[in-house]
Amino acid sequence: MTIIVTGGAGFIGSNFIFYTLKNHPKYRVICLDKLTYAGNLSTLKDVMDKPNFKFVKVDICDREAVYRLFESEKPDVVVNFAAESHVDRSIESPDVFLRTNIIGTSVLMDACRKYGIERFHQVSTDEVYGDLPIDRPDLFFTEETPLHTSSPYSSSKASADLLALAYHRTYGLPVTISRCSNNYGPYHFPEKLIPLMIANALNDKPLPVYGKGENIRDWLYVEDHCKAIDLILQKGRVGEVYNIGGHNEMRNIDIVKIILKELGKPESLITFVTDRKGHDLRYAIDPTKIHTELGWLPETKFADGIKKTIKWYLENRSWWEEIISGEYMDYYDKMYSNR
Ligand code: NAD
Ligand code: TDX
Repeated sequence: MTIIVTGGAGFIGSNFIFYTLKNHPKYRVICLDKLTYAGNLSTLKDVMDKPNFKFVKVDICDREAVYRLFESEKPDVVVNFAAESHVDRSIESPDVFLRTNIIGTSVLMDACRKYGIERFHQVSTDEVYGDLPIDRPDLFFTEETPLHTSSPYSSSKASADLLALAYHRTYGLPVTISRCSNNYGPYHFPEKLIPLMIANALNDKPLPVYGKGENIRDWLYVEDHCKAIDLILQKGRVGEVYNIGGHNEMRNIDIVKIILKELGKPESLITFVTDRKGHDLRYAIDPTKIHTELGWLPETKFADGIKKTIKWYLENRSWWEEIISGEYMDYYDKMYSNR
């Protein structure tokens, strides 16, 4: 079994590679990644020398390079994590989101059609459903919830989902799609809420909370997401969408306070800043389908997962300090000064 993992030098893709190499030691795993600002080769250093692992630097939009790779490696399965993934960046510059998330996905699926494949799995997001009202805790996203996107990022992910379903229906490509809620855990890029707040708190910098901090996200420990994708690859039905989430809804402000408490830092570091444009209010996944069909349940409770995550950032300072010392500083100034 040869599996190509695209975007494997990023947050969830790298965790999926570690999960797969550990749980399926006979698989050959090939990581295809362009190494954008979000991709980091040092993340993969512990697996680089494994005989059944290989890294290739390729852009998923580069049709010739992708076809060459498929021709030489003959993958059985492709799991597509490669994407531009940050909502705030998509609000500043949508173009690259459309290119990578839509065109890139179609190039990969064309390669799958040309060279033959057992499965193409598209890693999608709950953001394709838009948002839910904060005062209706009885409402959840199911796989039947209409797509209704808010940001250029979520619109590009929804477009890729529609293309994947079209390739299944029109060409019979064996596609599955998963739509997961917000992940957290090791190797999360420090532009996203949880790692950004941990890094700023450790550096005694202000913690920029958008609006009033009342927006709600449904958090899942990254390893639980990886396990769900693995189950979908093993037992999921082709042509189907599976929602992934663990019923762990929390307000942003409460997450930030938990991080400060864990680190013994004062709440006076919290700074309320101008809200994100089009800011989605609440995400909440109904995971009934993946539970009843595939037996998936999350294993890590938030109280444990956030402790493990904070411990990881404390023990791996060089990983994130290197990131925030480079071009990230320009990004940070652009996004947060005068906000
Ligand atoms: P990330 O930004 O940490 O990593 C993205 C990776 O893709 C990086 O390694 C980057 O170098 C690579 N990449 C970007 N453009 C590429 C291109 N053109 N060609 C090849 N590689 C390219 O993202 P993440 O948070 O790990 O998210 C991975 C996937 O999961 C994305 O598709 C995202 O939409 C989805 N998702 C993320 C979350 C979350 O909470 N982070 C939740 C649900 C779904
Ligand atoms: O500085 C910040 N302050 C703040 O209040 C940042 C970066 C975020 N926030 C808020 C915005 C959101 O309500 O925190 C919440 C989480 O923000 P992000 O970490 O940017 O995640 P989100 O916008 O929810 O999107 C994430 O989950 C779905 C991922 O980045 C996506 O890739 C995934 O599809």
